[in-house]
Amino acid sequence: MDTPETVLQKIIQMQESNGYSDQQMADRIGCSRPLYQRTRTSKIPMGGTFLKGAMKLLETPAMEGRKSVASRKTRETNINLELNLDGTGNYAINTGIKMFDHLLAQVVRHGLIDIKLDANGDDIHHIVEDVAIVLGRAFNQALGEKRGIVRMANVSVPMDETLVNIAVDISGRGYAVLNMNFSNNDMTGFPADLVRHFLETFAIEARINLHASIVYGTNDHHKAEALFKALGRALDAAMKVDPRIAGELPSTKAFLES
Ligand SMILES: [Mn+2]
Repeated sequence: MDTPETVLQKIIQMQESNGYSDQQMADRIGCSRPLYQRTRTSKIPMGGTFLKGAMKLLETPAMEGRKSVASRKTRETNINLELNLDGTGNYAINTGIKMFDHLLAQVVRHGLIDIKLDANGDDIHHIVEDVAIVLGRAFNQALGEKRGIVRMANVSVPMDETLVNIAVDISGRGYAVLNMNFSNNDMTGFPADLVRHFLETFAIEARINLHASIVYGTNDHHKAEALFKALGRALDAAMKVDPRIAGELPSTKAFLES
């Protein structure tokens, strides 16, 4: 029978070798993040709930799904998110902005991600930007150490008269190059520049390299929708685990920022 000290050592080892965040470990153990952190750093003795959860976790070392839970509350917005990168495209999205819900649903459906998202706030710009922050961070967190992933992908998605291209590299470095012209003609009040702002913020927070271009097109709704579909498709392809390199880091440096 392990002593609480040994259990803690094994838990810390599990966190390090999988690249899990404190929040991810807390979720797995079934306690709060502050409690996890204080226990991990031995600021408080290990409680019964922690010990029980930790021992259960150590007994089932099988690879779990790539999931993440996130909440963010500021004076401007309040966001709650549950994310499963290995989903089937199920979603419950409510940001209070119909067009934004519609666009996010494209990423989820075409990226085969499961999402529960509730967001509200004082202003459309704040909601879109903060959802991008929370979603980006949750994406990066759920990917963990990124072992075995394909890492790079590019897709081309048409929608009627519009064509868009997206290339992504899940590199651990956030960078966006966005080449997109909108005409401000058809987004039912959704500012076209928030499409650009969302993609840029998401790329930086998710620590991915994202290049997105509207190759041509006329209708802004088509352009935006094609971009979000392409983002879903590109992320799905890039985060896919290739069994030939399962467990390995897809980098000649044998290291990726997480
Ligand atoms: Mn902003």
